[in-house]
Amino acid sequence: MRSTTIRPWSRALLATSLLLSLVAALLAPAPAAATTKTTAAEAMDAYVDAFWDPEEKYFFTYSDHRGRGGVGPEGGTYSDFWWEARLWEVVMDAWETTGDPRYRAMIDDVYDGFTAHHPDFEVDFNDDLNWWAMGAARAYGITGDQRYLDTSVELFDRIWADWDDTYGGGIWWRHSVQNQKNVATNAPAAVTAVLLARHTGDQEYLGRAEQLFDWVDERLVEDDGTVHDHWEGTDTLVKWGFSYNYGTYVSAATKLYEETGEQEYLDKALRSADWATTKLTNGGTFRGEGIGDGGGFKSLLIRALVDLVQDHGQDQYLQQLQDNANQAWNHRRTSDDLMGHDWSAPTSSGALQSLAASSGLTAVLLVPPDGRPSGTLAESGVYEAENGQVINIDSEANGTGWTGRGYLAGWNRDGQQVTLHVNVERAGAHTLRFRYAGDDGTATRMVMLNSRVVDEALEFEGTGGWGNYAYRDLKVRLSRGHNSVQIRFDEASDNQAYMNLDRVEIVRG
Ligand code: 7K2
Repeated sequence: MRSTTIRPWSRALLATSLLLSLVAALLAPAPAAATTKTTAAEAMDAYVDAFWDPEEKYFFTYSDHRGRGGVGPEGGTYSDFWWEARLWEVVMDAWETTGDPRYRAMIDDVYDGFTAHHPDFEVDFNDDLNWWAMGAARAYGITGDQRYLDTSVELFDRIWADWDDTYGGGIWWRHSVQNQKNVATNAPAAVTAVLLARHTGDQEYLGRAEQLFDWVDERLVEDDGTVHDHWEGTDTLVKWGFSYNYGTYVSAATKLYEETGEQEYLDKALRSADWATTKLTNGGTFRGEGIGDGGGFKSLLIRALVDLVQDHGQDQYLQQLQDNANQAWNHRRTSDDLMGHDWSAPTSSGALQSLAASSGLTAVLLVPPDGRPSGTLAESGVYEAENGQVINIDSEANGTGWTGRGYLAGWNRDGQQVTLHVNVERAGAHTLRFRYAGDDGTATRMVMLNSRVVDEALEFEGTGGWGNYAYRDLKVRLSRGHNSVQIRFDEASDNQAYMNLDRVEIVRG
């Protein structure tokens, strides 16, 4: 019989090799992260544990279940009108992804809970009504329950009555105060109308979908795919850039392509999908758009992109979607597995909002899992200043030479700052390369890394004109995974010369 005793020399060898592999593991770049089918089920369970009230059949607004005097039922204890419609679709996503019968039952529960509080869908906002019309059309497709189709038709017809010729067409954002027509009302309404055409067979809905889409396309979308936010006042175009406007416009175009087979719709969908996937990102991760309503915007872009990949073979978006789902999930907080509104940064402690926490969940539920091992996920290394967490600094896009959506301009007062969340694969020496334009003088700004000052007055030499961009390099040591880079004006240490910040690049070494 062979002895199983480990001889002293082999024990030493084993110890050495264990030590070596330990060292190797510590030095090796962390493998990229992965979501799996199991992740999707876990993420949904965690969300339901934190936010769902099975007695009231309603989602709480906050994970601590305290209302804070908000607009939803019972002093904001329960989610706002349009948030609940979006969370209803998350339940449908969960049912379709996991096949867990609990979520099939919850589709009906969310509707029952909501209509107990809002029996007549009383609300002045047509966008809010449409989120329910859109959800109900989808719920009918899933369940075949006639009440959902009836509700969808009724709500769509209600908002359609608020179409008129002001600004060349479109449905008003609000019913009683007619002062704005936006993408948020009209593009999702086009999606609803396509679904209604499918479910009722009434082609009048398809005509309305085309009218809605054409109006958004002509009045709010530029030839390069830029989607603006709304028209207001006598004749003012408001050019905010939100991920949900891209998502709902892309979804409307995609649905119309499916219905009509006209290539032009697909071309338009891809043009704006390309725009959003390159310009609404930081290092490739979709930018945080704050909490409140903005916390829910990204889920509509994810929905639109996933449909392009899965239903139309547009695989060019797949990797980025997977990276985003992974980034969001990696940055969940492990205490309760909830994800925050900014997927680039670790989820904060404290109460989270139901809508904000649902957007990362949507990504984890909808994006096909990539099966890679879990760990830290590095980004592209390019961070557009205007896509960071900006406090009190204006974005501009004048002249030429800038990249992304523009640059940050006009900052020389206390309280003005931008924070960029940066994820790197390896700890150690990196260079922050600030791309900026100056005029003649030398401007200084404070740079902080992970909440510590690394240079209280970094000098940005004049570049001889606002259209001339140059780089200023700063060597730092980054931690593996997440780092926050903050550039701010501090009146105690900085001079008041102006400097326009275009972007920050992160280079190893
Ligand atoms: O101005 C609109 C829209 O065009 C814009 O994109 C967003 C930015 O703000 C409003 S829509 C958000 C509304 C959702 N319905 C309920 C309203 O209280 C809320 O303003 O956030």
